[in-house]
Amino acid sequence: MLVSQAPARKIVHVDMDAFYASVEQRDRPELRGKPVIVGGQPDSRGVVCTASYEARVFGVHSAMPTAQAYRLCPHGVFLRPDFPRYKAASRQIQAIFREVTELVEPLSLDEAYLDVTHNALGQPSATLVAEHLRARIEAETALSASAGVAPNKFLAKIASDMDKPGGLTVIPPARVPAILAELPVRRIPGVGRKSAERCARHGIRLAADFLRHDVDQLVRWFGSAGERYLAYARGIDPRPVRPGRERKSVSIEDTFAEDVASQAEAAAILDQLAGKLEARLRRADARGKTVVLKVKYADFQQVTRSRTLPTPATTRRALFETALSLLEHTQVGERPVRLMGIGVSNLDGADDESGRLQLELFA
Ligand code: TTP
Ligand code: MG
Repeated sequence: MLVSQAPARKIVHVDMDAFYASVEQRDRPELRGKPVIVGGQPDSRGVVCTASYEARVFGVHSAMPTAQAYRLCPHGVFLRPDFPRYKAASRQIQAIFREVTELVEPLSLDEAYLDVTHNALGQPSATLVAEHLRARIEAETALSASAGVAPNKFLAKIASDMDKPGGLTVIPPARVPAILAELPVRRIPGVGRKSAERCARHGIRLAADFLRHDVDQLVRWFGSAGERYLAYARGIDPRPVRPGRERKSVSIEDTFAEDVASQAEAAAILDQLAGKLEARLRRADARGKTVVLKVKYADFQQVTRSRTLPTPATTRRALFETALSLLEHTQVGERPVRLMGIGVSNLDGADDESGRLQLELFA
């Protein structure tokens, strides 16, 4: 039998340290060394976007209500986000990446995957490429980045997080089993809170716990995702770094612990989802005119309804009101519902050429 094996890849994941807060500390030297919290104001319903490492000591973290952050760290400096400055820094970083390789896949303003198997530096050591990237980012933006080096995207992302801030972590193949033996399932790509709870019900808490079950069993429990989880648990991730990947949509959804029966309850959930989607759109620097509502009934039948607006829906309110108007075209209130989601597609600046990739709206 002929066995063809793909050559080993060298993937780097770069993620900026306390990104928004670091830009603030860079531009306002009096804030350096201080707990800086970027997000909504403490007296509002806002949440924390990010906190400087000085603030994290007090337990402050992203997505925490700002009011709670204020209780934990009342002497912190609370700032509203200033996106144009974060975007400018992001553009500089992305330009540095593209000088090293064309195979750059940005995930958000502050992180990207790079396939450096072949690179413009002619450098065979991915570790030295990562060191070069960190040094150039530091020299040209005065910001600190962490990097992870591994044979695939999943492991590179785990690696970049292992020695933050300012770290460079390499996961050579020999270390993979030991790392997966200690990795909580929640850190596996695609495993959210709900999936992690489902894993826990089957006694699966760490990535390596998947290895105790065969693939058929995992597919019975988790559907097709079960196969992917098992591959990750073996340290395998064949996903290529996709440079041409234009984001087609941004969405958020939630599966409910108990089915939702009434329209009023559904509306309250949509309001929550709209708030989260607003934040997600801003972080992705994305805006689009088409709002999509997804509803999955208790019997798993799924419907989507969409509406295209004259101008992009960017605020919680616009997203909520559009989603609410779409709710009327579903049977929510008449049939129990197990999942709802809101998404925005038809994004500004989306490149039609990349339409070939056809990313699924709620992938
Ligand atoms: P992250 O890379 O998750 O966080 P970070 O860069 O602030 O800190 P570190 O990587 O060192 O742990 O996110 C990048 C930016 O995205 C962050 O600075 C602010 C924004 N963000 C939000 O607005 N809300 C969120 O819930 C998260 C996680 C990030
Ligand atoms: Mg970061």
